[in-house]
Amino acid sequence: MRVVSGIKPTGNLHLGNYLGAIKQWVGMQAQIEAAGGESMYFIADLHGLTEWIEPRALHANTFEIAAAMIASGIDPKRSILFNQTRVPAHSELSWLLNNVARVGWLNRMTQFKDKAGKNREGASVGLYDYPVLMAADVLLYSATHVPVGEDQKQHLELARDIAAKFNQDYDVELLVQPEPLVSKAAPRIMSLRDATQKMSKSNPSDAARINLIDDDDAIAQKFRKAKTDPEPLGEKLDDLKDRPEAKNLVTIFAALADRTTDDVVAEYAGQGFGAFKPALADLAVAKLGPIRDEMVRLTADRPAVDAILREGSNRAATLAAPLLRRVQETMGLLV
Ligand code: AQP
Repeated sequence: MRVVSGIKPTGNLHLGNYLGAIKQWVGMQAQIEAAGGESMYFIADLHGLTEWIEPRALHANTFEIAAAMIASGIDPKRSILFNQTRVPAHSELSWLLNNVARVGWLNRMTQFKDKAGKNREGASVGLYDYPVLMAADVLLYSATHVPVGEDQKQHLELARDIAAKFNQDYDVELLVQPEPLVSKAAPRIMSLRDATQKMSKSNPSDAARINLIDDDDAIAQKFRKAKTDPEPLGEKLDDLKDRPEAKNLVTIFAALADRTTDDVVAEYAGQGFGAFKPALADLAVAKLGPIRDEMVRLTADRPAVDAILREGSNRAATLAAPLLRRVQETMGLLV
């Protein structure tokens, strides 16, 4: 079992990244270790370039995200933690796979359509090619499982298609088709201001997300101001199917508390958000406060974080080299 996943350093990590990705990664570490497998988590700084970002912000975010991952429980002794740029094999394999992926496949990617919006001609080639780099990220290590949020499932499907086409075109069994692992507890955390949109780093409204770096007051205030409706919670989760804001807050509560959504709805049945929101804020402060405090401590110790990333990058580069060499040989590049 080899588990590989990454996060773009495009801004502050938020509750969606934590519940949809990092919390699941942390929970799996011991199990993967016990199975003799490997967990590899990286900061996808090359993916961070696909939309304009100030170099200083990219640099600072990379450290902040590494700190957030460690503070959340990613243990550099159990998992390989690294940043993508320091392992050039990601870019090298990505170029090779560009010649396997089809334009028609990339044209179907909904994330490109969402991010490029109406200005497709003005989007970067990198944004369009993002899924091929993501395929390289996981195929490079023969990942068996890739924990992703629901929004990334289509990209992983593409990685599987690229692997299958490569193997078929060259008549080899070289690239492993990875399985997606979608968090059951929190497949998709939505914006606190508009539950039709996912919580994301790039939303211009800071009130739409809980950042892992937010202080206790900010967390409480954002939940207090989160958009909801005047109705009380019903008896079952099903009663919330047409109330996306209410459903989102219940999902967050359940994921933070490691409880089922049905259990949470049952506890608060008949109560309005005047009671539910403060309980949610208290829970979030209790769970996220210690992570934030540790994150602040680590962010101030850049040399220590840098040493962890360097060490992880060296280990990742060692694991990547044989597969890249075999792909190059298979394609006729190393003769
Ligand atoms: N709202 C979310 N709910 C559940 N999971 C989420 N993830 C992101 N947002 C949510 C998961 O977090 C991991 C890392 O994501 P990413 O940073 O690489 O890219 P993203 O999905 O594009 O995240 P953002 O926050 O929306 O960034 P921007 O705004 O820059 O595009 C992934 O596993 C993702 O599914």
